[in-house]
Amino acid sequence: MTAIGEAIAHPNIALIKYWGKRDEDLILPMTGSLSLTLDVFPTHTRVVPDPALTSDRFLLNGKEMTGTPFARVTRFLDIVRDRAGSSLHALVSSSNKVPTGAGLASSASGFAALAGAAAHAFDLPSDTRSLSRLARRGSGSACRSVIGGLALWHAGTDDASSFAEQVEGPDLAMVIAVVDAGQKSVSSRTAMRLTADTSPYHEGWVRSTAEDLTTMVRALAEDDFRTVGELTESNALRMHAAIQGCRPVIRYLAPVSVALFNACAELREAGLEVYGTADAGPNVEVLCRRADLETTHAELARRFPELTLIAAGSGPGTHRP
Ligand code: 2P0
Repeated sequence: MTAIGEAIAHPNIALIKYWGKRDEDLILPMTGSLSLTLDVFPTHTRVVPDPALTSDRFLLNGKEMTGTPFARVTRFLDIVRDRAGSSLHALVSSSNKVPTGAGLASSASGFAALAGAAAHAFDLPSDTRSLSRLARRGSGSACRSVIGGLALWHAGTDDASSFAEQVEGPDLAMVIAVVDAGQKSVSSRTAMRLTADTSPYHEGWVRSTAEDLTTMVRALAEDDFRTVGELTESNALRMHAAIQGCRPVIRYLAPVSVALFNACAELREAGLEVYGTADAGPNVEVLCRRADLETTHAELARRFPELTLIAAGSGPGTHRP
């Protein structure tokens, strides 16, 4: 049985990062990770199975997609068809307000919304755990965008045990400093593989991230914002250190990114508790308490008048419109 499926999902930013796979096909990570789903930049996706189609189609913001974006969507739908026992192709239409490929987690909201819409369209189980596992097959970080608020992705040991679930913690927020909204030079997927294959710091990264995750979960449960912030900033910089050990070299952080980390340190000195993090690109997200979001935004705007700054709070998990 099929129907028209629709879902909305938001991006997430990891406080403890996912960087490395132990199974590329199932997308099982080397370590667990933990993120905040945001309340900005939703992706809205519609999946319409159609017996008249001889292949899938993927429209992103009204534009017909080909190449890698199309291949990733159709490969994902193959998994859905296989589970549903269906051979129907589908029209996928997505509107995505995240600058695609700019290190603002467009694949996370994208595959979380696609998983929700496709599960609905092909009548697959749509409980949170099943959707998180399914979204993971499209893009690892997408399994966390299925969850609202703070999402802990259990690394797991197989397809059934690798999924995200919600954890409690302080009311957090972020200011996203858009250093560059263009397409990043090396995709996360390629760079993750290169880090595991060539960076001498990869092993240290995996070991220390597993420890950071345990400490982070405890700090969140204890409402210990300072430890949450310190771990967030340190874990991000350790990920970038591991990446910078790659050959050929990959370096995502730009001079302005570093200046933003410096500004976080200065603001902390001045009594405002803010901490930086950055994904696979030069943008920096500044973590703060929800109550400090307006002040943090204003302080950053004063120091970086040339940057686009987006204030974001905790957002919902994948849901129907
Ligand atoms: C994260 N990132 O934890 C880390 C930090 C980027 C830096 O998850 O290959 O697009 O599709 O599983 O999910 C980006 O990786 O990679 C990512 P795939 P994905 O958010």
